[in-house]
Amino acid sequence: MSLDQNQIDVYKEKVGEVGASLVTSGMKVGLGSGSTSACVVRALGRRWQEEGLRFIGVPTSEETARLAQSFGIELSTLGKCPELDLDIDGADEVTRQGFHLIKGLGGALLREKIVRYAAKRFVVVVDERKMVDNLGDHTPVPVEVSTFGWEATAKHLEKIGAEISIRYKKVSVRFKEDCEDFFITDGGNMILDCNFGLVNDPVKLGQSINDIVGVMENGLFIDCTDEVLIAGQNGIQHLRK
Ligand code: ABF
Repeated sequence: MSLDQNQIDVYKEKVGEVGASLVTSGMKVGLGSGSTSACVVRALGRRWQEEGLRFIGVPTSEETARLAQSFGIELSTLGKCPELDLDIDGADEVTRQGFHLIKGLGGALLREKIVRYAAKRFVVVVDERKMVDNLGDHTPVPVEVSTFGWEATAKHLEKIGAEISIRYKKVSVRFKEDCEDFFITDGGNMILDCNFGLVNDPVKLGQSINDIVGVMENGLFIDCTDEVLIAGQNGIQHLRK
């Protein structure tokens, strides 16, 4: 049964509250990107202002940084906090077995992956639409590439089976000629959304993608998720590995 947007928004708010409840004073916390992570940040902001919760946040995007700062949350960088207690982030797909992820439709995958691997504990917050049996179910694999020579990088990605859509500021279209309004990440790179169909061997695919020169990072997050908070018709499920 398809969910209407109001129901999805209710799910995101609920899972955001539960995600925020995992943070205790003194923690160093990775703050994810996307609309579900924004619900976590807003819930943390309310706790900051109403309960006096104090922690240090390391944002995974400029957008998340702006939102956190609007609540007065203290922010830092991995330069000052290279080891985090907890990272809370969203995802586009989560496998029911193994909690493998596709992330990056929000365009923040490189910083999200760097922050994830700086954290002792990684908790993903999603609504039930994101749960899949196999990666590639309804989402391409976002690949962050250098703008320099991206056309050559794209050809290499096609050789390993990618059907590519360039990420534009508004919509992804296939090889739109001479279009200047590419989506540019906080890191100054581009995103190529790569459709590989169902991903049967995500470890091998992730390695093949990252072996291509010009690729900065890909949106496959494999074997790196400790817990998933899922909002759905049965309330909030807190799944652990
Ligand atoms: C971010 O949130 C991205 O990695 C992912 O693409 C996105 C999911 O966004 P939303 O929560 O809005 O569906 O973590």
